Formats: sequence, structure tokens, C-alpha cells
Amino acid sequence: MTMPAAEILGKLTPVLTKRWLSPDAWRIGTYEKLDGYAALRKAIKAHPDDLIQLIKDSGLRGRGGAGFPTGLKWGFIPQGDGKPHYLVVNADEGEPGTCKDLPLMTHDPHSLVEGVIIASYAIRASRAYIYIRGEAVHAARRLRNAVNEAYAKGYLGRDILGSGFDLDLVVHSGAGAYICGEETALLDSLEGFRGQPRLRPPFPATHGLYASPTVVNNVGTIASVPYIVLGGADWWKSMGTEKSAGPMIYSLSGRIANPGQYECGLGITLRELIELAGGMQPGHNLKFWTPGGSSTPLLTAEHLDVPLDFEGVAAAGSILGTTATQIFSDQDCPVYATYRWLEFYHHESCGKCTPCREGNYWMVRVYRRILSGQGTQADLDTLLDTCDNILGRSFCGLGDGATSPVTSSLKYFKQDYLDYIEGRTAPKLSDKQLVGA
Ligand code: L3W
Ligand code: SF4
Repeated sequence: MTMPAAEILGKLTPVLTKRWLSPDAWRIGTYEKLDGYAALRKAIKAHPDDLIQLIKDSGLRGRGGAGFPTGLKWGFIPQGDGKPHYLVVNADEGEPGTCKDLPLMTHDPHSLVEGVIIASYAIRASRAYIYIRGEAVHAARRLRNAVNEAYAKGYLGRDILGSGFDLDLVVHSGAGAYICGEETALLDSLEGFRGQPRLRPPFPATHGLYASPTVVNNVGTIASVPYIVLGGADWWKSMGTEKSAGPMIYSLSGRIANPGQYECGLGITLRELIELAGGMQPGHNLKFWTPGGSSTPLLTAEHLDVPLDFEGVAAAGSILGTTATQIFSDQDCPVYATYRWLEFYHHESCGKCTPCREGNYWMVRVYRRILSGQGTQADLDTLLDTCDNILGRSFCGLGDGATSPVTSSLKYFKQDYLDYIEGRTAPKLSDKQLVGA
């Protein structure tokens, strides 16, 4: 294993990950010894509006992919409306390559529970839900255990810490559908319906769970809240960049020496992350990568020094997304990788709208033709035309996201496509796989 240099190790900013290596970090006793629930004790004495202002001042932006300002979202919740308010944590981590929320809930579930209690207090919600991906059985078990421990200690339930504030928290396991990570499909699923996106606006902030005002936030967003309460807005802003404040958990996978989660200030570059991860695997040179999961346009070795914050990645023509950094080398094929992602989108498309349902179905077929050595140059135009008809014409972000690897791989790696079409690369799929499911 290659050890990174001391200088580069200084780029790590362990905040949300700081307890992960402590023995039994997931138990309430360990959590309390390591500052756990101190933020709640402080927050519960503050006025809810002051907490919303603190989160606004910190510049915290959503960690689920869109980067929407968290304090602004909390401020949308109407007050004095007589309706129940809800907090819903989106723990349906399913974006290909993304692996930051599940380890957080497994290693340090109480930081999320504490964040839920503070956020619910701020938005005046007396019921909160954590919607966790169905396959994440171990993380859900840890989370349920943490919730039970928090009830037993009086951090949840009636009259929390003698404040008069009541909160019930339910951990709900989904059934493993990617679309239920889309916030309105998640709400439908939570209500017991088939998970399909709702029309927005109205946004969940006014018409969410059971048509009541609801904040839907990602795990990393809510788990950040206790640290901001304890450390203050200025401390939070001392990490990251001016418009993308704070630390972020980057999940690195692929052709690197030490894959895993690396928490650094927003704005770190891929070059630095690869160094932190011990470099590329021997014999591999970087060819392409995703900055934030497969729904974000691919970048290349030319983009090693792009700051990985919301603005920097957008300027490079991609999206920061979930900071799921999947790293591919010169021994990987961008055409085949895109095909595998498209198979995923085709499988996970909920079928509600035509561009995504039909477009992904047909694009998978075109890729099979190309990869079995039977493609033509016209197929490349067909792919771009299909993407044109999906992007901006789909009902939700899944359709848009599916076009990202197609258009970006064609932009940077057209030659790899032509090599299949013109017979320089041996077919990857057999004739039998041409039609497929
Ligand atoms: C009230 C308004 N609320 C926006 C809220 C909205 C939502 C948040 C962001 O998709 C992205 C997507 C994926 N009044 C509001 C308002 N809001 N305007 O702000 O909304 P939006 O539409 O910008 O994004 P989104 O629908 O939340 C998330 C990208 O993330 N992604 C992530 C995938 C992640 C997973 C996973 O496994 N965790 O699936 C990857 O790139 O493409 O662009 O709360 O209600 N006027
Ligand atoms: Fe369903 Fe795809 Fe349309 Fe989204 S874009 S509503 S996933 S069919």
C-alpha cells in the first residue's frame, strides 16, 4: 500500500467522519463521550428561528446532489399554518458509485439522529422519518438501534430534555427502487403508494408528506447540523470555498490504490484525492471519471485540477452531484461503461414519462449493436438525437441523468465508438447479447 505524503494528508478535514474509527462509535455511550448530543443540549435552548439563521449563515448546501441552500429550504416551511410539519431524511443512497451515506449511518448513526432532532426542532416538526434504501439492512439495523437508544435516554419522545419539545422518529426501509431517491417519489413511497415522481411545484416545502410542509434533506446534510451548532457558522465556512462551504465526503472507487471515503474541504481536486488514495493502481493511467455519480457528465485526465465544488465542476461542464468519484483507466472502455450505466437507467426508469422510458430502452439497444460490432456511424447520431429528446423533456432528473454518460463519452471518446464500428476493437458482446432483455 502506498502511503500518501504528510502534506497531502493535511488536506483531510475529518468532521463527519471523525468518529468512524473509534471502537463502537455507533453506540450511544461512545457517541456521548465524544461530544455526542452536546449540540442538541445547546440547540434546544435557542429559538428555532435562530437555528434556521445559523444554518443560513453557515452556507450549508444539500449533500444529496443538487446543492440547494439548506437554511433557505428550512425557511420555506410556513409557520403558524396549523398543519403538521415533517422532516424526511433521504437515505435512499442509490446513485451508482455513491457510498457516503451508508457508511455514515453504519459507523456513526447517532450524528444523524442528533441532526434530525435539531432540524425538526428548527422547523417545528413533531414527526420525522429516515427513508433508507431497502438493501442497506446492516445500516438500517444500526440506525434503529440508535433511535431506540436515543428514546431510552430522553433525546426522542415526549418533552425532550425537559424542553417541552416532542419528536417521534421512524426509520422506514424502502424496497430498493432507485427512483425513490427522487424526493417526491420517496414521499409517495412513504405514504404507501408506488414510488413515482410528483409534479413540482408545488415543492415539498409547502406540499410534501400527506400534503403538509416537509423538509426533505440528505443524510450528509442533516448529519452536518450538530457540528455547525457546536462549531458555529464561521468555523464551518473556514472549510471549503466561498460559495461551497464546509467539508464533504468524497467516495472514491475504481482504479485507485485505496478506494474509500475521504472527507475534505469542498474544492479539493481529483489530483489531490488520487494522491490521498495512494495513487492509481500500478499499470493504470487515468482515462475518465465521474465527479458525482453516473448521472454527472464524465470528465477526463484534462480535468485533474478542477476544484470539486459546485461552481468548479459546473464550469468544467459537469455536476458535483453526490461526489461519487469513480475512476477509470486506459484499460477501461468508456463505451462499455456507458452501456452498463444505461442498462441501470433503463432498469430503474419508473415508466411514467415517454422520453425516459422509451429513450433508455432504445439507447440500450443501440449500444448493444455497437458493442457487438454491428454499429454504424448513424448510430452515433441516433444516440445524440435520442439524448436531445430526453434531456429537459423528462418528468424528473433520472431521465436527464441518463443522458450524461452518453453525451459526455461521445464528446471526449468518439474514437472509442468508431473503433468498434470500424472493426479496430474486438466486439465485447456476442450476437446472442444483441437483443437481450
Ligand atoms: C422550495 C423552491 N424548494 C428547489 C428544493 C427541492 C429539492 C432541492 C433541490 O435532485 C440532484 C439531481 C440529480 N421552493 C425550490 C425548492 N427546491 N427549488 O431544493 O432541488 P433540485 O430540483 O435542484 O434537485 P433534486 O430534485 O433534489 C437532486 C443529482 O442530484 N444527483 C443525485 C443523485 C443522488 C442519488 C442518491 O443516491 N443519493 O440518487 C446526481 O447527480 O441528478 O440533479 O429538495 O424541493 N422554489
Ligand atoms: Fe420516471 Fe424516468 Fe420519467 Fe423520471 S424521467 S418520471 S424515472 S420515466
